[in-house]
Amino acid sequence: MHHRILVTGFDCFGEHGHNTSQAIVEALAARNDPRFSCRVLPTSFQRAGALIESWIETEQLGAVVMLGLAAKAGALRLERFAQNRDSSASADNDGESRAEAPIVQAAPKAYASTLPLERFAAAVRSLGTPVELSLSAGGFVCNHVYYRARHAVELGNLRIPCGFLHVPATRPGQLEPWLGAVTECLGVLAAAIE
Ligand code: PCA
Repeated sequence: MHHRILVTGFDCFGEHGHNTSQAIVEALAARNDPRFSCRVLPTSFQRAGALIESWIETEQLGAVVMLGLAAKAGALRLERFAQNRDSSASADNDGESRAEAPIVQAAPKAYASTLPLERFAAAVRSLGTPVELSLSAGGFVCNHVYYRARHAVELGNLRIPCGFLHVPATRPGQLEPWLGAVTECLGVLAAAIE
């Protein structure tokens, strides 16, 4: 039995009464696939950052795939980089906003994704689902959690695939084509780390 792939999404925040990433993670969890460990993070810099770090440090994970909502996206966004900077005017679910602050002092400016993003893109494209590579995951909680996760993987010398995918907004109950696209990526990843 191999180490599990941690798959996370986020709860609702700001004006978004529905978070596609949460709905996808809940749908994946309902499949009871032993390869995946599916969890929803609070949209909170502090709480989500601490949670992702402690899971990576204490669980023997095989990989980490984080999902978040990008309300304006029209495609699955494969995030190439996590940047060492919080920069957001909007408040998180604890009322906190962070303007132009480094996430971790004296740490790299950015980490690259260690997920096989080119293979993800090819697999999703072959489903006919829009997919794009993105250079910035923004300056809000998603980028924050992505950076904290990648930093924890580096500090622990874990050498596991770890990265972030943004999904577009959907109406409640509408999961496709994004659930199918994420399922495809997870299948590619699970096969790659077997
Ligand atoms: N999207 C936000 C935070 C939570 C989420 O789902 C973001 O892109 O930072």
